[in-house]
Amino acid sequence: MSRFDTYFLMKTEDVAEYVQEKLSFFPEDAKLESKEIGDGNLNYVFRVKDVETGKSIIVKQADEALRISAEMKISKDRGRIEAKILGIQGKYAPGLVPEVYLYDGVMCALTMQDMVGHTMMRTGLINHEIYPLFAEHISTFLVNSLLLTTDVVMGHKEKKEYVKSFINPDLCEISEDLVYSEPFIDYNHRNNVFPANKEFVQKELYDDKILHLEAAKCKFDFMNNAQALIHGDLHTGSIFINKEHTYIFDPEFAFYAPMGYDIGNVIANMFFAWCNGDATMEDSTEKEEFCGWTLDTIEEIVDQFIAKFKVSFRENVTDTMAKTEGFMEWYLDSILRDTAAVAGFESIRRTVGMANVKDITGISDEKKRARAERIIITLAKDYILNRETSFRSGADYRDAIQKAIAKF
Ligand code: SR1
Ligand code: MG
Repeated sequence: MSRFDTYFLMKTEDVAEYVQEKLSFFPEDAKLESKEIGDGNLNYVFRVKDVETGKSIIVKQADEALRISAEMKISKDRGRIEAKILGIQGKYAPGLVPEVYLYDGVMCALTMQDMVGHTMMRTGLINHEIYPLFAEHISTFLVNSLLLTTDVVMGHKEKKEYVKSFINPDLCEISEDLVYSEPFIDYNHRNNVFPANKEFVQKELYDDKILHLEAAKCKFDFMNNAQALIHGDLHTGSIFINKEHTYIFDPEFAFYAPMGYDIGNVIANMFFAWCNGDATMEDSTEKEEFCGWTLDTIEEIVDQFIAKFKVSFRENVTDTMAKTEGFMEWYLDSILRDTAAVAGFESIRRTVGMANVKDITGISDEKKRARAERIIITLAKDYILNRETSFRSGADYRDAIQKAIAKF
């Protein structure tokens, strides 16, 4: 019998004992220190460290109540989903996800590699760090983790088994509400609208019925198109990075959905970094370098995704009908359409919705923050409303961004 045989929410002082009981990662007599280091919206994240050797490990535990709001309760099964997808992504995109050591379904705790020497990407970006290899790494991750889990490549029965085991209703509901619904109709009264932009948001989001219709169409596509095994929450807080290497982690929102969801999330979050740099950097040379890099990166992500996708598709396609001439182009076109739409939804929901991003909320000058948000919302609407006809290359994104910036 062990006290970890029944679920309870661990406190910092419980976690070292937990790790020693469950794994032989540290020597038995190691002097361990634990710290809660989580800053996400959902879980508790602990680092356990051997004081003498510096060796460390991460334990992530789920509670039913969310950190962002005690009233929101969701299934603790999300750790199982996260552990399983990290295994799959580790196979298809080796070296780009952390290693999982244990998933414990009783304690709902995931024990995994500490990504030492890497910084959470959002924090790095807010400090205006440049990561020159990011576009290269993330485009490889996106193509491999997404295309290789589709029916184009996978055996259809195996893929359906995956669809089954990644049914993730509680976390999907969060995205259905927070990404695809509440930013347009604030029926749960939990949007955070920056007061200086109240009227702008009313007119551009709440009163725009054409936009609502497009959001509704995309919401039902998100819910019903089981295209690929997506990460489901690929913002810059789900990435640990340094100048040479990238880790993508935290895929607890995973399920089968349009792959544009992940790609669009990355694009939107890179633009938040541009907004922060543009509004807060004082040295004009440094600003030009950082902001220029964010835009180059958006362009490169799109173009490298397209190029790598085509190579991988030709190499890996197994479905007879998917080999038909013209199919790849049609399929890729639909992915790029979805990517643009999601870049728009993620942009809007992080600006006016319940879960915001520090890149924008950290802009202390009121006028500059209001301007940044207006640029984001204007650009996002362009992404959503023109997704069928534009946004088929990195240059299309750069042009749209420059057009939105020039308006304010
Ligand atoms: C209620 S959870 C809010 C957000 O945090 C996560 O990172 C997801 O993006 C979710 O939508
Ligand atoms: Mg997360």
